[in-house]
Amino acid sequence: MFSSLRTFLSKIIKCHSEVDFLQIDENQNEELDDDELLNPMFRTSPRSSLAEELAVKPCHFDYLKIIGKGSFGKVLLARHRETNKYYAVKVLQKKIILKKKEQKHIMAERSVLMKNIKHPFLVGLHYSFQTTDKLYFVLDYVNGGELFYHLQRERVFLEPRARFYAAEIASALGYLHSLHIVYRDLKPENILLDSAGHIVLTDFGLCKEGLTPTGTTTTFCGTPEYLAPEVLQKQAYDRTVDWWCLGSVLYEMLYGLPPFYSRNTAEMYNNILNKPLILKPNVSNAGRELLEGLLQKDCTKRLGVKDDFMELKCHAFFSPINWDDLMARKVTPPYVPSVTGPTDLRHFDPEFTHLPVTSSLCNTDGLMVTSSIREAAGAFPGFSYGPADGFL
Ligand code: ISQ
Repeated sequence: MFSSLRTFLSKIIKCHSEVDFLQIDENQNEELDDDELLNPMFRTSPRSSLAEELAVKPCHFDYLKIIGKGSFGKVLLARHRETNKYYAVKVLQKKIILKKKEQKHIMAERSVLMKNIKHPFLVGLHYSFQTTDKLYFVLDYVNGGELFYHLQRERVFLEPRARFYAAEIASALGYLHSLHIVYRDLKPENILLDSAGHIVLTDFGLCKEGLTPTGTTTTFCGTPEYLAPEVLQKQAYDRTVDWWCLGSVLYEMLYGLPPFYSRNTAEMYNNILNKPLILKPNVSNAGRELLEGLLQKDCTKRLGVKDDFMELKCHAFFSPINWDDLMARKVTPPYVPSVTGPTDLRHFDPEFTHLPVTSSLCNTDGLMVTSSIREAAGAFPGFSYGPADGFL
């Protein structure tokens, strides 16, 4: 009995002491490992209180606006009450995730975001936590708007601008590949600009990691626009799907529509699978050659299949790019989004920002029914816990 209670307590403490979840913000770096938490020398208060003190909770933030909405939940602009820092908080409903059998994806999102991923063009995760019915991801807040919001306004981008964005996206994808992560579902709404005009890729929910021993994976979901032929056909795929998606983004930036586009989805599927790529000559030879390499239907012949990102880096289209400067964010962005400050939401869809942020009082006692904790922890292990909430 004693031993199982001990195990239970240590599990709770372990759960709450996962430094990743509690204090990954650079300014709040009080790292305590399990030994320290269990050692009375390090304890100034009972274990559970220490864990509770350290834990980040939904009510530590003021939720100001809805800035995005999807089938699983929403993204809110939030301000940390103590630091006044702004974050994008992604709130996912467990019920819906479980119903849609997307739990694996969300776990992938969490573990992908937790893999100590740090890259200048990938959204950063500061904290994650859960309540009885929701999962929270506290992310960098970026308000330069979706890349494709700007593309729609301008119809196409000139080559140097398209090159800059394609290079930043490619470097982020190359970095994920180096960690054995396939992004898989690069799509327009996941490509944002920060206020300086640099790329930020968001939404790792559909990223795939932990590939099979053959290095492939077979799950299918997502919207069809940029889906590679092998994904559409539910065949095994690997990191080369990301180079197809990059080709699709680059094509759309240069030609104004996705490759193989049709308003009729079935026809677009068919085009992706069977229609040859025809490139009009209003793009440079190097640009068209790169697109042909990336939009190669046979993934075993696609650019990047051998040497991944290195093959793209060396391509003539990218010869004006100094990759070291690019990675150091030293290349001046070709366009700076006009924003006056963090609360300037002009680049977000008013469809979202005009919605009311529903809220109710935050329960600060942090107590939940044990069976709820167990039940929910079983489904979403590894997320630190906050109080049950009746809001958002
Ligand atoms: C960060 N800032 C603005 C919007 C976002 C959407 C999804 C994920 C992160 C975000």
